[in-house]
Amino acid sequence: MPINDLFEPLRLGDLTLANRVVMAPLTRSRAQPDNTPSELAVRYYAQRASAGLIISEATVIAPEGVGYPNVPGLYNDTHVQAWQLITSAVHAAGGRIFAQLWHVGRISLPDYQPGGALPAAPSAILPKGNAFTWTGPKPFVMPRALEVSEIPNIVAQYAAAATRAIQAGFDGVEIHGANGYLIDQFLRDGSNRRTDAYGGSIENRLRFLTEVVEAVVAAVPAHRVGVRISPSSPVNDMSDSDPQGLFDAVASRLAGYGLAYLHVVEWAPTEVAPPDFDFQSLRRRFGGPYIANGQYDRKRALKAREDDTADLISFGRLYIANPDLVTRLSQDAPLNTPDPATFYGGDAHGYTDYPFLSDPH
Ligand code: 8OZ
Repeated sequence: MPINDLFEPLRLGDLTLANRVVMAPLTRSRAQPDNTPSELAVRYYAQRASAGLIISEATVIAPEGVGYPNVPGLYNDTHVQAWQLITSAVHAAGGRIFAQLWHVGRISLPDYQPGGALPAAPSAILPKGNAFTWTGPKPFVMPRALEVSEIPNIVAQYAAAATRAIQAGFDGVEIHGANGYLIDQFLRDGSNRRTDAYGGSIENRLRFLTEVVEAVVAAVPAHRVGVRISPSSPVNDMSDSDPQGLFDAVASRLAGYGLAYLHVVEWAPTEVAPPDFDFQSLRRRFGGPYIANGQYDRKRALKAREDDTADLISFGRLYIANPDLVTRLSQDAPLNTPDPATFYGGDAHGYTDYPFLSDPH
């Protein structure tokens, strides 16, 4: 059996990553109310710099893209300055970091929108479920359908945020096309009933993502741009009549740009049930580096490399609790247990105080 290369360096476009372990994007809701990242985030990300690549928590491209409290943004110079401290600290510690670019679409509330406006989405379809607020769950509202004439401005906001990300010292950007947010809302027909050029056929539903990708790769070199998708995930009340056909088309479309990677949330109903979706079909069609995500542990990550079903593996919950996850995985050392009570909001507790293996104990 060949030596497993999970912990070996990897070329990603023109970047050399120290290993194939990726810190997944993780919303932690500790930014300022004006979407400026917190000072604590400098330490938090620097602690995790031994990951081959860090992907930042989802970061809004515009005030209208907000759907959760205390999330960071990249839509003004104050945000850029605050992120610069974070990216410098990660680079000083030898790490690489991409910014995840986010717009929630209908997964919002008037409470989060400028002027208390209705959230906007591809179609006026009410998602089942509740928005997250500091005062508890609050039912989603019926969004308004975007006018075609509004779409170019949102596409431009993605590109402007990508430009700001590079100004802020990020090594690249990840376009958040997953988990039922705006781009995903355009892709899947459970949330897109448009009858114009942005709805109906798969080709039409791919249009918004395609325009975003083209605007972003015009602002940032394509090999510094990744895309995240979650083809099988029902999270945020998502559904589609033909997930495999749709996301096969997404992967084929994305193959044409020379992107840094495709990041796939391989959602399955339970850890043991085989997913009702062929993720390898996406990987073959895309042809470039594939990051697999979804309840991976050490054993499954090593196996993914042995079987060559993914190029990199991203870890979410494990990265919350284990800043030195690479060391722990490579040594098969015990892992700290993440504490859900401190996932969102609060202070350094549950954020920057998870112990390293090397800490005295
Ligand atoms: C959990 C809580 C808040 C946001 C995602 C950005 O699902 C998120 C998110 C997850 O991609």
